[in-house]
Amino acid sequence: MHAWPASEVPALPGQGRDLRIHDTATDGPVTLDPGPVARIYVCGITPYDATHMGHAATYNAFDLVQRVWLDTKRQVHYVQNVTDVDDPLLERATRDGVDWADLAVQETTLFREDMTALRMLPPQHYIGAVEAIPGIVPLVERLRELGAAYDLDGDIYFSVDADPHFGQVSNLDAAAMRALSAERGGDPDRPGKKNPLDPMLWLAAREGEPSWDGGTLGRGRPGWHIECVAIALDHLGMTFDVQGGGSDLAFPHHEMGASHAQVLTGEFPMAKAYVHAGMVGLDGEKMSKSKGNLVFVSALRRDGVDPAAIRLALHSHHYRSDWEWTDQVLQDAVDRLGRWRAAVSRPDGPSADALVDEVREALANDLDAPAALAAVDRWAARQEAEGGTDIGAPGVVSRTVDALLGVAL
Ligand code: 5CA
Ligand code: ZN
Repeated sequence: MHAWPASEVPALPGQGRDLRIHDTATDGPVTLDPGPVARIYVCGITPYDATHMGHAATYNAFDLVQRVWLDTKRQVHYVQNVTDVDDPLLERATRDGVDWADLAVQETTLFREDMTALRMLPPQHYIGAVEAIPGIVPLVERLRELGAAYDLDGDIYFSVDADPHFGQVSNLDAAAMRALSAERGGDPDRPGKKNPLDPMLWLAAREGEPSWDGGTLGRGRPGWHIECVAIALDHLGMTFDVQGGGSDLAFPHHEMGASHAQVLTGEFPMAKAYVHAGMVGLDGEKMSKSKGNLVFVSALRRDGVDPAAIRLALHSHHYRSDWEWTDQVLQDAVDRLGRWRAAVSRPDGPSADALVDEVREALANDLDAPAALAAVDRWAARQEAEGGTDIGAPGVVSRTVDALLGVAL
């Protein structure tokens, strides 16, 4: 699949900082030391509805990861998937009487437009589950050869007990894993499974559902976790720097994916850091397509909201916190954007040397975007109160905000 166009990232004076980020697996900060090419996999959308503020907040966090790395003069190799066949997509298509493939294309198109408007940097490889099937089948066959997969009435399951490191991404106890498995696409109560947590690798063809030739696996379609593993291993290989997504993906999705990859390759770990963004809610509940309590990026854009203000609203909460989207959050961002634009519209102002360092330091410190906003707020307030004589300082501020926060002033 094609991704979306990249906005330019201005180079900044001085030296960028190495990223320290919270890793779910070790439940602590890690200082990443990627080579000249940093490697990141971020789980993409299941395209059955438009991009809501929760999705946007999660992609915003990983956009910041890229911007911090780019500022250290590294290249970034970024891979993202699109889960363009899965139960929720098929269920929504049936409910609405539309073709599942058309629905996926339509919502993926809208997602690209939203990402472009928000100036999120695109992945170099944007890969759909359907197009990944030829790479998924041999991996499932290999897991079967290794004794790490088994058949159950034609469906094929992964044996979590095949991975000695199983459980080390999310660090949950058995009861919590079982409850989350039932909640998030697993089937712990299906009779005949070796371990209730075992996830599906290949789902045998069902009447009325799309299916593909799976070679020795028979006709069917891929499970969710093996999809991301196949795409990540194909384009990034093992031991890449960051696997990212919202906190609802830590278990089972990232836990299972890590186990698949570790059993397939005999290497550990799949990713050096598992990074998870908090959940954005509305009216006291997690914003989710299944609950329908949504604020869409595209709807705000249609209402004439400046995407730069949406971006500033996303930055106003730390990526790891759970927070609520409210009209006030957006209004505060609109006001801040106005103040910043006024401040950089003059030819001179207070020195911006310290500001570049402050924004760099804030983001390198576990992506502390609220602290970065506070630093720019301070400069803008000084500009408004007393101005300054540093010719070009407003330009430096604009470029800093553009390069590190993805906001065009
Ligand atoms: N296709 C899979 C990943 S392979 C999937 O989870 N798709 S999704 O469309 O449901 O979610 C896309 C991304 O948005 C995931 O990283 C998910 O964790 C994140 N996300 C979903 N809802 C929220 C929310 N309310 N707040 C923050 N992030 C969210
Ligand atoms: Zn994924």
